[in-house]
Amino acid sequence: MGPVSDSENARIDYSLYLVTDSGLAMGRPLPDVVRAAVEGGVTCVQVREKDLPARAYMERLLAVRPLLRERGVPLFVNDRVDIALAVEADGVHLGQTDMPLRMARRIAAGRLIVGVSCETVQDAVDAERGGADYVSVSPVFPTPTKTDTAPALGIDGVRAIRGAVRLPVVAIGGINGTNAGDIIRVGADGICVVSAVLSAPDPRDAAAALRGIVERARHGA
Ligand code: TZP
Ligand code: MG
Repeated sequence: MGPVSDSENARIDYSLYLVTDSGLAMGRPLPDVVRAAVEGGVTCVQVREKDLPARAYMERLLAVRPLLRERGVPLFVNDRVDIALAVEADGVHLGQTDMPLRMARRIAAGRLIVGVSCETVQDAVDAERGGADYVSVSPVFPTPTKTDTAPALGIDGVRAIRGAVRLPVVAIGGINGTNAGDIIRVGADGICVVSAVLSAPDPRDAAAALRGIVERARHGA
């Protein structure tokens, strides 16, 4: 996709946003799982590899970039604005302890979509004022995948953040087929998942099932 304008950002489909963690891919190569997930209906991919040094992280990003680009699925980088620019990703995702949004925008505005993890309504309001392109509610439910999180915000937290900002809102943390519809029904634009797709016996089927739930919830079912 390359550099991102505001109008391109408006076209991003956040419906089913896969966040990776190679350690949860059940020993399968990450590109294989990502390809299957995209075939199943994943609309955004963030490669998030907390334990890798920069070079190995970049290699992992470059390993999935062609297959995503071919299919028009945006690639996001976790935490690292420099790496996102270097690999020509579409976006970067920042947590509350990562590079401040205003600094990230100073070097990446117009070149990267910038997403911000929000642990409170105030975080989301600040992110919108600061020029974020989307916000994530983090975590919506407690999850073994990431234990050093703020307290879970629940469905009510998603609703509150949805009501406080105009930006696209996604949610992450403990999302699976049993709760995904509720998140969309309170107004979120998408769901982010790690284990529900990455660790599934068949990531393609898991992604297809979640995407179906999102689409049905969006259309009132
Ligand atoms: N940020 C907040 S919760 C989380 C991240 C990266 C992990 C979500 O993983 P899962 O397996 O979808 O609960
Ligand atoms: Mg981070």
